[in-house]
Amino acid sequence: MDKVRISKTLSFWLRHKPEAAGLSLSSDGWADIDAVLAALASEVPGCGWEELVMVVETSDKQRFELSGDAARIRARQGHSVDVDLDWPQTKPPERLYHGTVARFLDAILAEGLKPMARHHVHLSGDLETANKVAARRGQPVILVVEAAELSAAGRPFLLTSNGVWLVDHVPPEHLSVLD
Ligand code: HQG
Repeated sequence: MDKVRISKTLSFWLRHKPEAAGLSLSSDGWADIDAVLAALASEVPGCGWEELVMVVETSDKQRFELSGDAARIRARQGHSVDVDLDWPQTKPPERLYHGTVARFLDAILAEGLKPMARHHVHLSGDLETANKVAARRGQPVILVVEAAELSAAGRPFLLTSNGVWLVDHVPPEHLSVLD
């Protein structure tokens, strides 16, 4: 079973294009599990309930979650479609990290970190995650975000259930490049 293919297909449908699979998302991002299973069966032959649960449970970044009654599924973050996931506003630690690459640096240092195609800027509490995120694009450049300072200045931080910190913008004065 091609777990990566299932995961990528789910990401595409649940974050970006539910209509591609005839799905509709609730305002907080949930899709009906039977509708998802029906769509998956035609997209990835042999993929049924067990395969879907395995992908949800073993996803390296815990990208998806099932509702308590397992009747619905959603992506935990990363959406471009308009959903409001209601993650709790949480006081961040002193510093958070963002992994990027050198070619974006001039723009980021001029205008700050922006959500780009997503709803939020994604930050992590540890360097290892920031490095992995950056390595998708090239040689990592790690930015240090003065999160406590930014939060004290009134900018809300949300924390997802899989440990991703979300914020709508990080102005350049709260950023520095890690040596
Ligand atoms: C950069 C994946 C120019 C930003 C990952 C990043 C993560 C700017 C890119 C999660 C900018 C956006 C999120 C500015 C930010 N000018 N470039 N002002 N502000 N950027 O993918 O943080 O596999 O939307 O540095 O692993 O890379 O999808 O964000 O390079 O966890 O679950 O613009 O997505 O997870 O890229 O990644 P993204 P990200 P999944």
